[in-house]
Amino acid sequence: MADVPLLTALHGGADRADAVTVDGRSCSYGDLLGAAGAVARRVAGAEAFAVRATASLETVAAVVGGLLAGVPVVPLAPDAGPAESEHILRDSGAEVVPVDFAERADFPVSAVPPPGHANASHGRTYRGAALVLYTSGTTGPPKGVLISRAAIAADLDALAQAWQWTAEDTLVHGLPLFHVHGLVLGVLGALRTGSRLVHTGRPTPQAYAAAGGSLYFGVPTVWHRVARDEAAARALAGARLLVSGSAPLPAPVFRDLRALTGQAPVERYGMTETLITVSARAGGARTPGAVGTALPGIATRIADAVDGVGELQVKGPTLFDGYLGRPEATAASYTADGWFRTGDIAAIGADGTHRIVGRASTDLIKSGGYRIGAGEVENALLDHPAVREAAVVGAPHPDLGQEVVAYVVADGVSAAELTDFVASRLSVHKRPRTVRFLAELPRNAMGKPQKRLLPPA
Ligand code: MLC
Ligand code: AMP
Repeated sequence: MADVPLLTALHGGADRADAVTVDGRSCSYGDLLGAAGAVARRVAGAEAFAVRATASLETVAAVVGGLLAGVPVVPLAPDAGPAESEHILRDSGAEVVPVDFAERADFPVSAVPPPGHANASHGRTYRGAALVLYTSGTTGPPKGVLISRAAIAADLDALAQAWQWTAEDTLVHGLPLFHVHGLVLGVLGALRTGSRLVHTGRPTPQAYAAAGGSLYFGVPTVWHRVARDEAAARALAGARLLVSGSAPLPAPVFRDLRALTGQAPVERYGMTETLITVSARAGGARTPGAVGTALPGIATRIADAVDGVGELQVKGPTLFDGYLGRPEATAASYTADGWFRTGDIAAIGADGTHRIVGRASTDLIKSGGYRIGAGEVENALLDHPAVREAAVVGAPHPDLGQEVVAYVVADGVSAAELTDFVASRLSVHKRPRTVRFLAELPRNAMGKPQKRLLPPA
């Protein structure tokens, strides 16, 4: 069976009526396999297929169906507007497949090509990927990150070991199902370990408090909101592990959570291209501002360090298989001696504890845990007929970590109109929340825009 090595618990674990709950609807493993079988039958033989990744059982069935059929799944943000959707569908060659959870089929998995087969028509080589996750770079449109089932299996096993994550757990989160955090860890992790999954639809403090889980995942914005809702935070006191990742967890949020829940959050660090590579351990030290030590099987190093601080580079079995159709970009993301360049600036202590201190490029913004490329938002703004110039930056924000701020040279358009324009062409989380109008962008003698000379937001 194509995916037995990956979703071990789904195929062989103890079943129950509420094995998987998403946004208030529950199903058993048996139900999920039936719905996924119907998807697998529909997509079998395709090179790849896309799914509008709403927070729903349908998305879970679509992803499991793709794994059953050995066909790469391309999750789309459910609110992705025309510019973003068209780019992803054109770039991946995938078509959106609608899913009806009531449809059931036993998919003949024996007919599936072995995992690892490569498709190469239309110049695309999926390299037998399980998932193609689109993620932003500093410039240009998002790139498709090819993630293999072997990388996912290696990462989930390393995390299960680090967090003592077992079938005894109930995993709770409400994160989007089109990124590593919510989908790979938050769905496939549950189906591999056998822990019951409760996806809350939205990651609100009230929903987390009501879910009664043992293991909770959140981005720092979610934990910030939980820490500000004292009743919700206290309701998590009985949980076994609160895990934070996808962006830096501010030290005050760490301390507030510890004070209110009685336990320090576990921080872990990762990227779409590498999956999770560094984490604090269930039984180990948890320090504010630190993300723990390298996971089993992962090697890390700091390159070009000045006073111990430099670019974090990683190696190991959890790394991606390249950017879809972009061999030059893939090659550029590695050093000559084969290490992946994360672009994050970090330090590693004598005890192996990693601290992430920033990013090499200010053109990659992290807002609410979402990675947003300044160039992609600038291009969307420039598509508006009233906009002549645009420069986008991330400004510090108490709740989101960073907020997207746009500086534009434009006439006859309001800030709200430009915000809505980006929200509708790309996706809502990429919209600039603040828009400043300038007479011109600051430039150097060569005429190149100078973002560091922009006025404060
Ligand atoms: C607001 N809305 C608009 C709008 N403004 N809609 C249309 N046009 C506009 N101009 C609506 C939205 O549709 C939404 O509606 C509501 O307002 C709020 O949207 P929001 O502003 O995006 O919500 P916000 O409160 O900012 O969200 C915070 C958050 C979110 C934490 C819930 O940022 C989030 O889910 N972050 C998780 C990101 C993540 O998982 N990253 C992991 C990447 S993987 P409605 O109806 O929907 O409420 C990775 C690897 C690793 O990083 O290490 O993990
Ligand atoms: P993404 O590709 O969306 O997964 O974003 C990856 C980026 O998120 C990394 O390169 C880091 O900049 C950031 N990141 C993830 N986890 C953490 C963390 N625990 N602390 C600081 N930054 C993080």
